[in-house]
Amino acid sequence: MRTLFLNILLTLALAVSAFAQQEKVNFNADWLFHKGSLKDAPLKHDFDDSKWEKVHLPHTYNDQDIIDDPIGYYRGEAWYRKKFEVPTDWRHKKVSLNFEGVAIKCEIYVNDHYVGEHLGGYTSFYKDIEGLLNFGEENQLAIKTDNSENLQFTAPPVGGDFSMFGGIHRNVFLVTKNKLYFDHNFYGASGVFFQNTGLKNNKAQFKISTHYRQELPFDRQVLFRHQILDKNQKVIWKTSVDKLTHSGDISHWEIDSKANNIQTWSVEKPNLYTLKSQIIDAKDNKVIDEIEQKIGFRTVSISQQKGVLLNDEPIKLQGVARHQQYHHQGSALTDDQHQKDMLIAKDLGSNFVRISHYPHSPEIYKACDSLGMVSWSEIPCVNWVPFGQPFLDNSRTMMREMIYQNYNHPSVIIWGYHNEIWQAHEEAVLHAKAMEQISKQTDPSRLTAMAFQGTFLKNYKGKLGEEIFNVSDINGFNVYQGWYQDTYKTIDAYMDSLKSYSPNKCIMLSEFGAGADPRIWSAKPSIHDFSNRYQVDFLKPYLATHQESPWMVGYSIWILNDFERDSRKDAVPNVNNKGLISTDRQPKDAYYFVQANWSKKPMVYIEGAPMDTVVAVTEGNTFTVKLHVYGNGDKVKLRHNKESISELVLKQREVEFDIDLQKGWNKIEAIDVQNNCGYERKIFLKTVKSNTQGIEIPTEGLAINIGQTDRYFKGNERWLPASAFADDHNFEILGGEIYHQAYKGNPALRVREGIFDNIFNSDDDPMYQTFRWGVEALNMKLKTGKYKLTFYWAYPFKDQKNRPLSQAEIAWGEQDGKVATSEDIFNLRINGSLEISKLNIKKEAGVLKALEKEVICQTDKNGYIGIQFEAVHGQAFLNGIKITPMGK
Ligand code: GCB
Repeated sequence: MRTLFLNILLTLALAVSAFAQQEKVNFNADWLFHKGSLKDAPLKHDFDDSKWEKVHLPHTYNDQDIIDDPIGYYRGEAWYRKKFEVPTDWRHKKVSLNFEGVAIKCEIYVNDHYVGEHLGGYTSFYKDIEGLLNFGEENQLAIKTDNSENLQFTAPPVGGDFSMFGGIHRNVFLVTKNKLYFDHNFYGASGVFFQNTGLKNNKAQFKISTHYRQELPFDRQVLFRHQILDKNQKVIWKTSVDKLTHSGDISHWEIDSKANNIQTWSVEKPNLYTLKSQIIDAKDNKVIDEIEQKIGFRTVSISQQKGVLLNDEPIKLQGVARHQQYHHQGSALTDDQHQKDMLIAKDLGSNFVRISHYPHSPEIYKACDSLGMVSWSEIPCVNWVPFGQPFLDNSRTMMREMIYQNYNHPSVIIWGYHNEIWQAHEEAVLHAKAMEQISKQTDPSRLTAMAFQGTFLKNYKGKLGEEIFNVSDINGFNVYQGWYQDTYKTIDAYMDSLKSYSPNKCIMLSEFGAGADPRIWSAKPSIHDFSNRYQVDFLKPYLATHQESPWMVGYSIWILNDFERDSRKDAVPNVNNKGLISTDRQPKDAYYFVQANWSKKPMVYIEGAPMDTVVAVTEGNTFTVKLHVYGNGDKVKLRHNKESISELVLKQREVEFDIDLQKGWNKIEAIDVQNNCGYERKIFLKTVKSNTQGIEIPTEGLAINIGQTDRYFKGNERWLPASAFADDHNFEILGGEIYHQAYKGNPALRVREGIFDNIFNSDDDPMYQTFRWGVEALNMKLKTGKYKLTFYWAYPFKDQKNRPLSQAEIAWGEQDGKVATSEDIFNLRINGSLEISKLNIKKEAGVLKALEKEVICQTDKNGYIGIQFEAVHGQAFLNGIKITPMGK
């Protein structure tokens, strides 16, 4: 251990002597972690932490419990400890810890002393620790984090469809400075704020505010110097101000200035400059403090007639929202992962990112600056504005922290402060006005926005409703017509109705999205089937709506990435599946469809790429499938196994075609000759022969999703829908029907096959969520021989009211009340012989829990296998079956 400390000491010492005025050392390595509450013990130097887990930051303690089966995740206290040494020559330095984000609340202790706390998991903060350090010796840092639910009523977020991860989920740095410095304790920001105040003919007007602290024991005459450098390090503007700084000063000063011949920052050309700020000792010219920050010259404005103007040019915002979440890592992403997300968004053709629903890592803002994407950054005030002063005060602080910390990023053009506050009640209106006031006072150079829930408009009626729609510059609407309700087909009229709520302000589609499980593909998509095709069909009319209306300032798709969210009942358990890319960043079809609509880079894509194998029940060696090509050219040429087959004209960036797949590998190419780009997709056609001899089951078996009509699902098995046998005389299912669950909100429209609940003990939820209720028999004619039949079940009804009654039950008069106590028990017979007696799945496995059973059986001499589901009480059902040949 000792050598480790010496190493750290050495590294720090070297780093600091190289840059005497200020140094920032990454402090992410070598932490110890304990989940749970502990009294003061962890503060004590000799506290035994030998059993604590070794962790590296960024870290969260909810990466696993969010995605496991049981509902809920740990919300409470946890501890982090780290030992470190600091050199003796730091005795006269300012030494601070800089945290980029600790969720959601924390207390910090150094060497048994309380340093301070921070509330809010998504903004940076500094804690000064020089007064508590043992110089040249070991120091003990202890941090208590807390993501308890009971914090909620005092600070945002109170609610929301995202996981409230706990932990030190962003970087930590140890920072040393001289004791006269740009004030990092002013809302945890840089202390130097650059504001664009005007721009004409490459002449920029701007304001710079400089905040500093003087903690030397004596007054000091200094020179404050600001310089703006272009990308070649040439100084294009500078200013210097003499000041006598007094011991104990916490002060600031401002200048307004101009620069000529500048290159503006824009989406097409994100020209960045460096603002270099120094505090220089007047006596010996030594630099006391120095910081460099990226800035850009650009203006932002808005009007109903022209929409959003960037540098006086109209810009239609088109982009995506993003959550700070990655596959099985919770919210603890590396800098690389943050940056990559923005590269993906840019590659999509986005010019806009909604940084939702809280400020993200600094890497996101930096990436938007350099890639040329404008952004909307918001505080996590979601769904509720609770009554009470603490919430209002804490929101004010968060708003100021967000604004000051991101002040200099040219990419940020909108400050947001509400997402889907359900009701325009007094507290909400007051809160909105307070946030608006802070935004405009702190930063008059940017726009403001709130996002409303489209379907809750009745809650915004009346005087308070009118008030709230007149607070910010943009009224965003989160719209899910065609997902949570109604249809996407009437989106144009719906948008007009939204505008009527906001007659004086521009509006934006601040969210719209449909879920797609990367594992599901369907040629006949329907609402809530989570197929990739439905997601594309849904997005199409949204992307096209009101393109010509200036008051509709833009489109923000919900969402770039699927994100893990405890107990979310989408197709992938505990995941909100509306992403254009999966949690591990694999693009879905919709990603390419949007790219075809937005990107200027020539592209072509053939949908369904993840489905590399098509299984077809057929007598012959071919099988016809319908595919779609997306592209941003006019036409595409298609080739199949190198042979040209057709030339197609794209309409709204898409065209459908039929292709006769041949048994084995098929190479399908789509080529945009004009734009010199193409795409190649390989599909393996696996044929399952079915003829007078019966069905020839492949050696690796055949898995059938009994409760599905048209959805191909690739989970642990490649599941064929039962409808794949629709024309096949060798396969028949008798009795009952495929179960459809109607949604209470709008039963007529929101109906899909199966239930919506999460299934425990399996990730193959889409198969287990669907079933045939009341099934009586499954008859198959196969090649004669021995087979293993694997049956898949999950008892579907948590609430017996959803359980359909059979004709017999209705006739017996077993109505609601009585049925609630009934059991569904059945015998399973194969070719007449009883294989499983009195199977009670609910009792054996529990409700919504996956259960698998195997039976080995022999066909009769004609190849016949007849499976009978014989109800003993209630009804029988079946989710899936796999048939595997076992020889003669
Ligand atoms: C919304 C919310 C967002 C959700 C989304 C959804 O309106 O603003 O936080 O994740 O809907 O997927 O339901």
